[in-house]
Amino acid sequence: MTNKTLNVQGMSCGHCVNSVESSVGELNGVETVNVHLQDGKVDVTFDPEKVDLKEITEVIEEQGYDVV
Ligand SMILES: [Cu+2]
Repeated sequence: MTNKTLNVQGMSCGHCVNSVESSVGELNGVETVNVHLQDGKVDVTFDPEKVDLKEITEVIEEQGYDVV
């Protein structure tokens, strides 16, 4: 398992937290995802053989947020 922390802009409320956590959490290979709203950070633990950061980033951006 690999753990990464992404900086994500645009998350402002509980709805944003749910959008990101549920969409990223649905990806095959993602074990855990935790949004830290105050810090604008998303902690993701994933299996790098099943999913990569590019896919995770794309899913977050599809929800309308910017990964910086
Ligand atoms: Cu929101």
